[in-house]
Amino acid sequence: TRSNNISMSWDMYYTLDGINSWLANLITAYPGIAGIIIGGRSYEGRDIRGLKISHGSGRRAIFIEGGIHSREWISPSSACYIINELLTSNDPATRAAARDYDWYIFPVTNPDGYVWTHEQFRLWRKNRRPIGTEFGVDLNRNWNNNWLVAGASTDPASDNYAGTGPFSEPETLSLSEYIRSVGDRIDLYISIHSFGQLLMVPFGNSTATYANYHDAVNIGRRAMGALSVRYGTQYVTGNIAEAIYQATGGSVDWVKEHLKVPLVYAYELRDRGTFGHILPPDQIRYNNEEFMDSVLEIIHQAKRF
Ligand code: ING
Ligand code: ZN
Repeated sequence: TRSNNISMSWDMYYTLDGINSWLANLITAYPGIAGIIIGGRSYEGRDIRGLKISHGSGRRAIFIEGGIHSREWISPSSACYIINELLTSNDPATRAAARDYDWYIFPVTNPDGYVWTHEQFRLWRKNRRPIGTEFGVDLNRNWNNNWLVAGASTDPASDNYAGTGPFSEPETLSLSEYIRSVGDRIDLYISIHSFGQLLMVPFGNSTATYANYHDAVNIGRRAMGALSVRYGTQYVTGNIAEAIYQATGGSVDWVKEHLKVPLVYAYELRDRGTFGHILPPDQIRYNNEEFMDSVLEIIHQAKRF
């Protein structure tokens, strides 16, 4: 028997099955507004399952990619929080954001890795493809943009193994095709990672600017101001290569370069290393609330540029 629970607790982490049954209950509770979307399949054959939230057709789109790294458990949780807010909040800005955009939200884009972190090894990052005696490709080094140029490895034992070629992995290949199908309707793309409290803009191997680089950084800075209001949490905004390290083959670089999406961000959510990937459950709600505040501020600020 399946429960019809549409409320998620924000003081615990959910398994893949837990997230999927929550999503299934939501489409029953919000017919005509929330629908399941499938962004492809994993190596082990699991669906990359997400939710589209839409109050009408043909709107501009916002795309949220969570859980590409399986050990970053706060990422799927924060994506689920956005879904929950868009469907249930009475806050006027949240309701307007829900009505004004088509939202495509994938909480867990690396389902095999996510299951592995729950069942076998908590700090697993990659997918679960076997390569010789090793396992896993870093799905945020496998996208077809500057593949293997910087901050990526040819060693299958490495946590940053880039795979046998660009889009060698079913997860990245199918998800990129899905993103491409939404295409130039996308105004804002967000990739959610942890940890470090950073908001980053492309590209991962260069600090060179592009047409709206300074606007993207300014919007980001203001959004991080909004993020800090609730609990005082401080984030640093900047280019990927500057803010964290050089890394190519990431999703955000591909989305920016190939789909020319105006605003593309990668978040590193809480914390700054005290707990790292093992963010205590009592911080989930605070993290998710302030994250949502910042996403609404990006949307607000984007209209002013
Ligand atoms: N950080 C990201 C990583 O893939 C990143 C940083 C984001 C790199 C976007 C490139 C593009 O290494 C974590 N914690 O995974
Ligand atoms: Zn990550």
